[in-house]
Amino acid sequence: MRFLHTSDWHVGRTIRNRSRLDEHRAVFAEIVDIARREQVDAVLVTGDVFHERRPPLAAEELVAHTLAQLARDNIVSVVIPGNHDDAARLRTLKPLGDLLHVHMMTDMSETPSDLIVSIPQRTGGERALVSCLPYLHPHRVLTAAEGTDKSENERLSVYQSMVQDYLRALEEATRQMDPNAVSILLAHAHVSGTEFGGGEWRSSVFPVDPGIFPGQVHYVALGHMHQPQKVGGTRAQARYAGSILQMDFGERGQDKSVCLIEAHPGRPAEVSPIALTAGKALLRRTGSAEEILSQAEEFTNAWVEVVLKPEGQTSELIEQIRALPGVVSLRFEETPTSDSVGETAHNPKERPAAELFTDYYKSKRGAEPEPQLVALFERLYQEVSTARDEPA
Ligand SMILES: [Mn+2]
Repeated sequence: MRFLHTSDWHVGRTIRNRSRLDEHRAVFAEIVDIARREQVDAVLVTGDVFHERRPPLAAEELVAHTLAQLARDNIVSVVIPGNHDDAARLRTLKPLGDLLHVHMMTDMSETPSDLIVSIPQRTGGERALVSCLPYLHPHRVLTAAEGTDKSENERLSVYQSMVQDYLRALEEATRQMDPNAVSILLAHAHVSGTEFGGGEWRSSVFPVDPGIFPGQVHYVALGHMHQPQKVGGTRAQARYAGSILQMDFGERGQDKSVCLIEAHPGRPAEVSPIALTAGKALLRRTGSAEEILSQAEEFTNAWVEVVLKPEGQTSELIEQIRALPGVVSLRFEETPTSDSVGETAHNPKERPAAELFTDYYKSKRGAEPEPQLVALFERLYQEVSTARDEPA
């Protein structure tokens, strides 16, 4: 059987308040084309479908349209929520989705078989069992005592054993349902030792050990990390498909892709990434105003962050740079005499909120904050951020 694994769509994501819906539309057309061409049985979406808990209507429309397009071609899809998604929002599509074989696997269940989708091969007699672990928010699954009384390490290990229990239950249920089926696991998690792409929420997504993932599956499809990558230390083949666009300047220069999985009972799966090219490139360009303007042609299919050197600046040249269509950010290079601690310090939006909080605390109290306090701040911050109505 054949599958296409894609992740971290983040539909509704803007870049410095510019819409990226056209890019999403183009990259979805690309993904649907690949799914058709490769004649996959199912498309597996491992979370962060939307960037925000309450995405713009146009974002919801685009996702519905894309999944419907796959359904029209008899391609099943299986979707789990990620840390950015509101599972309740995806759940509203579940009853209609089930009719179209668009499986929204939004909720944990005491009955593990509820979280397993059986997919027949389109041509031939194989079948696949796709087990789904919807994203578990640590601050929702840990009790109040586990949230505040325990050390950070204790909280991580309570969370990890909870995830592990669910994984074991899914593995056991899969074995009971059909030990000879092609088996795939979907999860949205931060696996220890993997690389960040740059656009992820780092706070409050607890890392879990790669060893907790089951060995008796053909493939573990993972979401959360935006850099496409193979995951080391797991007993079965595991991969992050990565995001489908360069989401923020931290992801500039990264190639984006989907994964094609060919799996048959009784032998290892073959996995191959397929490049996605529809998104715009994110560029950071440093130079004098003249140098930047001379590169303007390269900016037409890109989003550009300009770092301007002091030489030859005039307000007229700066206005010309700002008016270039791809330029979404312009800042001035720091002078060497500045006592700043670097470029990220200059741009608070690119620093994790917990770091900014730690700096603020130190400036007020003259001491490092307790780790528990930082952890509490991170949880509250994410709760507030992911519940907010306005796009970032
Ligand atoms: Mn993500």
